[in-house]
Amino acid sequence: MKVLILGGDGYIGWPTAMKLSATGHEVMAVDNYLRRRLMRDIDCEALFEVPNLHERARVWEESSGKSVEVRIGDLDDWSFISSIFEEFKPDSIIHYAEQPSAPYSMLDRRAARLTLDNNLGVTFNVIQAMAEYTPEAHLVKLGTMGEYGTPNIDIEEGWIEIEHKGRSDKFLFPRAAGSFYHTTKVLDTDMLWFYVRVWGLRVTDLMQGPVYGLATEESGEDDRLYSFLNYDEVFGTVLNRFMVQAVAGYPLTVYGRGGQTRGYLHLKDALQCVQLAVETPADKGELRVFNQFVETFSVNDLAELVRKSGERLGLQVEVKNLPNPRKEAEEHYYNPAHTGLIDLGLQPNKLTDEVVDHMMEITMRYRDQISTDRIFRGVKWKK
Ligand code: USQ
Repeated sequence: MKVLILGGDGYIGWPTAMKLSATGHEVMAVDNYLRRRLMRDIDCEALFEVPNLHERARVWEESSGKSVEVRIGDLDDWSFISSIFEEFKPDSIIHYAEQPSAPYSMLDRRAARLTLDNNLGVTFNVIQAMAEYTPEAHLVKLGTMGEYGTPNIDIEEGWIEIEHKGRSDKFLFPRAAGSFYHTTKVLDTDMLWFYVRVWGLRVTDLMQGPVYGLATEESGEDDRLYSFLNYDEVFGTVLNRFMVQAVAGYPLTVYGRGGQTRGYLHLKDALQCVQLAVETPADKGELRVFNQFVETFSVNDLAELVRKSGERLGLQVEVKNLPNPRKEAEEHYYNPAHTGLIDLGLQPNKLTDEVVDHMMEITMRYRDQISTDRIFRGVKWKK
C-alpha cells in the first residue's frame, strides 16, 4: 500500500514510518517540524538530540535497506498539501500532524490559538485533499482517549446506543475533554463524522491513551532512530517523565492525589494498532472508532512501578504529591471498552518489571544530559 504519514517526524510518526516501510509498504513522511520549533521556543528540548527527518530516513535506509520518502512543509497550507496528495496518491493516510500537548494548549492565549488553528486547519485540509484526489483512500486519524474525559459510566468504543422515550438510535459516545488540546480532538472527530456522513469518506479514529517507551523493533538500540524523549512538563508524558525523574534523583511529580487513571500503551503497541487499522480499512461511509490502549493505571500505580524499578537498579526514588496544576478528577470511575483492536489481532505488550527496567536503563545512559529545571514549571489550567 502507499501510506502517507502526516506528522512523520513526531514521537509516534517516525517509528510508524520505519515500521510500515519495514513491512513492505511504500511510505512518504511529511512534517513541518512544528514540535521541534515549539520545544525550542519554550525551552523544552528532548533528552537527546534527534537527527532531522531527512537524516533519519538516510540512517534507516542504511540499516534496513528500506526507504522513506520525506517532504517538509506546512499541511495547513493548501498548495502544499494538495501537491503532496496529487503527487503521491496514497491508499492510506495516517494523520498525526497536530500539536500534541495538553499543557502547551493551556499555556496562554497564543498557544491555545496555535493549537486550534493547526489541529483543525490540518484536519480540514486532509479531508478536502482526500475528497479531491483520493476519495477511495482510508484515513487513520489519531484521536485521544481524553476526548471522553472520565464519565461515571463505562466508556464504549466510540459509539453508544441510546434509548429515549421508547425510541433508540446510535450516537457518538459523549465527549468531555479535559484540556483545550483534547477539545481540538473532539472537534476533529465531529468534523470527520460530518464529512463521513455527507461525502462517504472512510475513516478510522483512534482514541489513544498516553504512550510510553522509546526503542522499537525497527530502531533496535540505535539512538539515531529513537523518537524524542521529552521529560519536561509540556511535551513529556507521565511515565517517560517519571523514569527521567527517577534517574535524575528528582522526586516523582505526582499531581494531586494521584488517582487519575488512564489507559496506557507501549510505543510498540501504538505501532501495531496503527498498522492493523491501515491494513484492514474502514468501509466507505464508515467512521470506525477504536479505543487504543492496553492496560489502565493510576498515576500512583505508575509512580510505584518506577520506584520499585529504581530500587532494583540501585536508585533512591522519592515520590512527592504536588498541588495539581490541572483541573481533573483525582479519584474517579474508569472502565473503557477496548476490544476492537484485540479483535483485529493486537498482541499487547504489558508494562512488566522487565519493560520498566529496560526503559530505565536506556534513560540512565543519558543521565548527564538531564536538566532538572525543565521538569516542573507549573502550567496551570485555571486562570
Ligand atoms: N501527571 C502527573 N504528573 C506528571 C505528569 C502528568 O501526575 O508529572 C498526570 C496528569 O495530571 C494526568 C496523567 O498523569 O492525569 C496523564 O498525563 P500525561 O501528561 O501523561 O498525558 P496527557 O496530558 O493526558 O496527554 C498525553 C499525550 C496526548 C494524548 C494523551 C492521551 O501528550 O497527546 O492525547 O496523553 S489521554 O491522556 O488518554 O487523553
